[in-house]
Amino acid sequence: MRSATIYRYSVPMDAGVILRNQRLKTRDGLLIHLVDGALQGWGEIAPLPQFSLETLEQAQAVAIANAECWTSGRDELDESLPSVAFGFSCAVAELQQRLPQQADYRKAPLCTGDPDELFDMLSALPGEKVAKVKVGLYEAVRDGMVVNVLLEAMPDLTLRLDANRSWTRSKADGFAKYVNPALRGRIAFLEEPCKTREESRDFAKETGIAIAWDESVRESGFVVQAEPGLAAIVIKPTLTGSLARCQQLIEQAHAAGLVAVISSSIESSLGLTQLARMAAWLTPNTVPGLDTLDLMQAQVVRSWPQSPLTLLAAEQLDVVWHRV
Ligand code: OSB
Ligand code: MG
Repeated sequence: MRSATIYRYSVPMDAGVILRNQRLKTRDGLLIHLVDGALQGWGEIAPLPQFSLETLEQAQAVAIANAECWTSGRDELDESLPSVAFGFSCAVAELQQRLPQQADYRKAPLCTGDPDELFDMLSALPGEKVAKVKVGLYEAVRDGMVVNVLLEAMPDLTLRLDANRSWTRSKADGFAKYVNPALRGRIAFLEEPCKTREESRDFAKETGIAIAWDESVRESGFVVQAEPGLAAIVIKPTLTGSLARCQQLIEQAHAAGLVAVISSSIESSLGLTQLARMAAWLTPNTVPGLDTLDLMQAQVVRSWPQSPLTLLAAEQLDVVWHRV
């Protein structure tokens, strides 16, 4: 006998969380809980405003339709909305015990550019020192100086940078000019430096700074392939789709000699711990990009190890749909 419950959560965010020029005051999403006899599984469906093409209302309608279908004993699901496909496929995979428990809780800490702060953060972490810096928000030249200072100050540091397509070629060159060529090899990659893929490719070739595709991976017609200067693809499952689709992209990346980085779309602690499990399973040699829990003021249903944030239990959430 199958039963299912869909919950809705709303968690206040820290004051400073801006997504593409819009402040995110609360993170809102759905949790799906599937039960089949003694087996059960959870999944998170949380379209990210400014990034997901679907709204939470649209996701909820499809999630309910899927839950009705699944509880009636039918397994074919509507996977047309990436957030729903991801959440549902995780819940089914948990229930079928196909999502291994072991998790990779390493994070590439998001760094604001203050070397002292980063040094303290990284000293507390075991193993590989890799941090992520958002660039392209202020002057490109200033970004270049910050990156250069960080790499110079910490010889065992590797950086991931993310420009979110904010630069023209000349701005991107302004950035690169301030990064000592001898240090550029310790930039694991710079995500989407330029407004177009063509410009980003040329930038990589001419500066020797490796790039990664993030937004591009979700554009129609994108094909995973090795390219000169391309080091990695970033996979944000909530924006991409089902576990099977993510697995396929990861396999294609590895076959092409590219790194695949599983990354957060600011899911709650429940979704983030599942991403950490996906990372341990599917990208065991790569630190995932999951340092977003601290942007939120609470955790939901499952906790991230050692997080001091309060945990909301399922009983404290609104039930939007239930069938026994
Ligand atoms: O710009 O890559 C982004 C999170 C939500 C939306 C967009 C982005 C992100 C992250 C996640 O940067 C953290 C990471 O990738 O390390
Ligand atoms: Mg990015």
